[in-house]
Amino acid sequence: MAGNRTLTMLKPDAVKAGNIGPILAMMNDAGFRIVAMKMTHLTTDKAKQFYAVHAERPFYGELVEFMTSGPIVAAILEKDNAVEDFRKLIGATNPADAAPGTIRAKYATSVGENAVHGSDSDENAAIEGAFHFGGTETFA
Ligand code: DAT
Ligand code: MG
Repeated sequence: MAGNRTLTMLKPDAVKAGNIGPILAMMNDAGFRIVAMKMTHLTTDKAKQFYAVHAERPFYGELVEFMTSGPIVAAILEKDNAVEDFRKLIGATNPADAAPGTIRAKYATSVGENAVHGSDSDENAAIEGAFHFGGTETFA
């Protein structure tokens, strides 16, 4: 059975552009419930760790630099079939390919600066949730 939690980050471009409110409203309207949330500024070490799976990719350095360029908002979201439904809501990695009405179609500016993160599996949702939040920071 599909899990019911996913981990999102509103990335530095979205925060800088003043889009926290409208993006959270889209998540809310799509039926996601916030069970944990914080504003934070990733250190280089933390950003490298979060994206370690991409360490060998040519864009890794650029990605780490971007993710540490300003504060982010991290949240754990709850909904049936959370991971898959949230990936649909955010749209493709490259906003040029993102379906109309998705968060990235509306708010991302490029493949690198694409406004939001969404976990890609239930396993990674759990790992990424624990990366950002301790047990006492999550509210079922
Ligand atoms: P997603 O965030 O849709 O899961 P991903 O896991 O493949 O995409 O990549 C993680 C992030 O890395 C992505 O949100 C933005 C950055 N990225 C991916 N492909 C890129 C590229 N070709 N050029 C620059 N940045 C890229
Ligand atoms: Mg990914």
